Order: sequence, then structure tokens, then C-alpha cells
Amino acid sequence: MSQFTFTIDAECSESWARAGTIQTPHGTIQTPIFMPVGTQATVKSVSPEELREVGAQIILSNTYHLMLRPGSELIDSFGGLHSFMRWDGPILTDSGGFQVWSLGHLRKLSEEGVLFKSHLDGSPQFLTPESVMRIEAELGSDIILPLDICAPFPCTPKEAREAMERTHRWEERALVAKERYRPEQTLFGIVQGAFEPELRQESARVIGSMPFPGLSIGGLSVGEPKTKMWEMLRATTPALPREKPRHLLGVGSPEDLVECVGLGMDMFDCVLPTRVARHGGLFTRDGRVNIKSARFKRATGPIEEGCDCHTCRNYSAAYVHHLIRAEEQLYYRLGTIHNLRFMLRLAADLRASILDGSYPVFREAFLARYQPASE
Ligand code: PRF
Ligand code: ZN
Repeated sequence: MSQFTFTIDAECSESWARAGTIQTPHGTIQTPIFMPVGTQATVKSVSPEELREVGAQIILSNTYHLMLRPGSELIDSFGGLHSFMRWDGPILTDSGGFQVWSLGHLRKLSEEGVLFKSHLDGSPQFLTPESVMRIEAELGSDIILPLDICAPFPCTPKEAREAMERTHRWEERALVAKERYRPEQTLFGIVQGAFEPELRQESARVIGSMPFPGLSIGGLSVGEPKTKMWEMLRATTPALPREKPRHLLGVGSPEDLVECVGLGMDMFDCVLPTRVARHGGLFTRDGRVNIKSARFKRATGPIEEGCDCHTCRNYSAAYVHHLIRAEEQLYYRLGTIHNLRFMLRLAADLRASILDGSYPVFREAFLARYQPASE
């Protein structure tokens, strides 16, 4: 049987923020939480031991990439993703719907499913709500997502409604199909509705009332201004059931975490911290710095004073600066560790502030100091 539970540990009286605890077959998650992204059954450049050390409690992986390479049957034959990659903590797998659109090889969208071309060898691939449930069962992740349609920004109200309604029908089919597979896996619903507040509310009510133990919010952070995303969350959250955990898909940056926790989100995932790290962008409480900058050439201190990550405890900023300038492999590991630790410490600090009632103060202080990157 499913060992999935969510309990709310504290709620903020001045915002939608809450702190909670999720139980899964592979362990407990304390929310709010950031989930490092391990697209291809690895969080780029760090080992499972290092993930533990930065405080990761759950990671996200991608059905799309793993079904194409090495294939879900192969992963199944190794006892699933946990034993294949040697991460024994909780894993959430995304459904592949979004990757089909974002990798740009979409061929044909029909009521039955989505036809696309593999980004690896161009071979035709067909995904349906049912086949995605089978593939995710083979991957053996703890939390699985259904096939959905992420409408582009901008799009017409008609396109937005059609994508949302088809997503709802696909989610009904996913619920039925899932019955054939692993009861220990938990299927989250996905809320869509593009940038129409009424559609967001409708989707929140429809998907929120279906028997999904948790909910992911999709279709946001697809190129719209941040104020648009917040507006959509303000329309969504009040229409969601309080007792289900809420995952904001593909978000985000440090400032997004701080802001969206206050809009009622519990779980986050994004490639941003690991991706920008590989290009020299490292997080500090004052904002993102570029470690390639000449100002770090002789910096004897750590990347950030007071950071408890492995990198900052052991290496000077000047050394990390040297490694990236020299294009040394070790840089990728040290930079990634710092940014992941920053995100996980931020999530833990947000949780602590909700538990002791100081979230509004924490939010103000963080946002006053943190300079968002302009991109
Ligand atoms: N749907 C799915 N995965 C996603 C998204 C979505 O809308 C997004 C949008 N931010 C990121 N990842 N299935
Ligand atoms: Zn650090």
C-alpha cells in the first residue's frame, strides 16, 4: 500500500506559507523543500553522497530522458532508479510532457497522446497518459507525474482552455492506468490553466478534488514576467485543498523560493542552481556573483563567509576562481555543491521561520538584501 502521507506542522497567519512533513517509501521530506534536478539519473557533477551532504531530501528525474536512454526496461532490470543510480532517498519523476515541448521536437498532439522525435536519434516516439504510467512504474520513483500539456506564453484563452481540458482528461486516464502498476507509488495531479486566472481556479478545483495525494502546479515560469507568475499563484492557491502538498514545477531561483513559499507552495525543482553554477554563477545572500570575475583572483576567503558547504569550508574563492578559469573538472563539482547547499539551507531557513512565526520578517530581510540576477 501507499506509504505516502503529508502533515502540516505549522502555518503562517499572514501569508499562505506552511511547513509540512511528507512520508514516502524512501524516507521523510520536510517542507518547504528544494529538489535538485537529476535529469539523466544523476544530478550533474555530484554523487549521491554529496547530495546527502548538501541536505537533499528528494531529487527529481525525467521520464523523457530516461525512456530514451538507457530505457525504462533497463532501469527496471536493475531494480529501479534508486538502485541503478544509488540514491536511496525519495525520487520524483516528471512525466515527459514538458520536455517534449521544451526540447522542441514535438510532431503531433492528439487526444490519444503526443508524437515526437527523439532528441538523440530522431526516432519517432509516442507517449500516452497510459504509457507514461507504465514507464514511471518501471523507473520505480516514489512520486510520479501524469502526462500534461504546458501551454506556451503567451497563448490565446481558447488555446489555454483546450490545453487545460485535455490535460484534465489525460489525468483521469492516468489515474485509471496507474491502478495496473505499483501501489507504493504516489501519482500527483498537475494543475494547468496558462495565464487565465479563471482557468487556474477551475483547474485547481477540478484536479484538487480528484484522488491525487499531491498536486504539481505546471505551466508557469515559461518566459512570463514574475509578477504574472505570482498573479497566477494568487488565483490558484486559495482554490487548492489545504491538506495536499503543492509542488511548483520548474521553479526556481532563491528569490522565487522565498516569494512562492508565501504563496502556498511546498516543493520546488529547477535546473537553475546547478546550471548557473556550471557557468560561474554562485549564490550568496547578497545575490548571484560570477566567480570568473577578476575580483576573486586574490580572494583568500570562501565564496561566501559563513557558508557551511564543503566548498566554502575547504577552498578559497581564489582557488575556485582559478579552477573555472582553467576549465578544470573539479570546478563543476565545487560550484554545484555550493549552490545546492545554498538552496537547501534557504529551504531549511524558510521552514524554520514558518515554525517560529517569523516568515514575513525573514522574507522582507531576504528580499531587501538579495540582488536578483537580471536575465
Ligand atoms: N509540466 C510538467 N513539467 C514541467 C512543467 C509543466 O508545466 C514546467 C513548467 N514550469 C516545468 N516542468 N509536466
Ligand atoms: Zn559554500
